Amino acid sequence: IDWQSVKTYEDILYHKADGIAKITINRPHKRNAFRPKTVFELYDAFANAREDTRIGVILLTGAGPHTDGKYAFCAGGDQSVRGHAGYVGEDGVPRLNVLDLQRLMRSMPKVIIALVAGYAIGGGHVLHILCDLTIAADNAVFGQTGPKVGSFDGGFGASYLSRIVGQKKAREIWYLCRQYSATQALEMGLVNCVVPVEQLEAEGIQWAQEILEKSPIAIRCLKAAFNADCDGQAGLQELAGNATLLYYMSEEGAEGKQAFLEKRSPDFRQYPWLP
Ligand code: 2NE
Repeated sequence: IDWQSVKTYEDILYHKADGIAKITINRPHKRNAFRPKTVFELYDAFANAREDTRIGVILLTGAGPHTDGKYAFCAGGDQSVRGHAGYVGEDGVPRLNVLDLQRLMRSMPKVIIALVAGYAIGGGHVLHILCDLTIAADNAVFGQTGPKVGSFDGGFGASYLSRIVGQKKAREIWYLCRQYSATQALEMGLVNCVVPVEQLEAEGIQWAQEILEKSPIAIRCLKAAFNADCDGQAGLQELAGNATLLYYMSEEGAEGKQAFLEKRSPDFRQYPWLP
């Protein structure tokens, strides 16, 4: 695949090729932990992928291995810039802007696949949870650390995790802060498959290509439907937004707009009241 760099950032890499976007967190010296700038850049890249009608699948991964030979997907919030009320950027403002990124990833109508080599820990673990699918390398390590380092994610990080692995396992993961291997993650349904680390990207591309052969509207409605099951009114908004989109694409929906523009009464009588 011929990856083309889309834009130059400081903390991430952003590539596209053949309908696939690849976003790489690029702070291997910090096990790809994110600071506010990293999150702003991730948000910018995901927003770009969302708006690009050629892109159907986004691969999210971490740069590596680091010079010490170790891999990381993401080790969560950068604790060295954690201030009194969040993670502090160059402007001195404390933020938890990763929550904005989580909502974008959750709601964007395209498939996001996490490619996890090495550590997916803390807020980095939550990022893989938020991805539609996760492909793990055989060296992947999963876990939450919040209660150990004075933090927690009680949003998707707790509630959606429990939908994935069940309440007992989710409570174990958060209360004990253990680390889990790729095999254990597969057993608990936390990842979709495990492959040798050198095969990780190729596997991600293969899954993406299979998805890209499918109907974009079917996939976007399914993602919204899976979300709606968990996400309350925000989930219903997403699902219903797809109904509006499809209605706009119909003759019946277009008749209303056309009549308004032509300053006449709409003629909906030609359309059936289907059973
Ligand atoms: C990831 C893990 C288990 C890796 O361990 P190891 O032994 O392989 O590496 P090491 O030596 O700990 O880390 C290598 C370098 O990366 C930095 C380290 O400080 C170290 O730097 P140097 O000493 O070489 O200069 N590093 C790693 N993770 C970092 C981090 N998160 N922030 C800043 N620097 C980091 C091990 O490194 C680990 O346990 N990391 C911490 C994981 C963690 O607790 N993350 C934060 C959870 S809270 C969170 O993410 C969060 C939230 O709960 C709610 C909202 C938003 C965020």
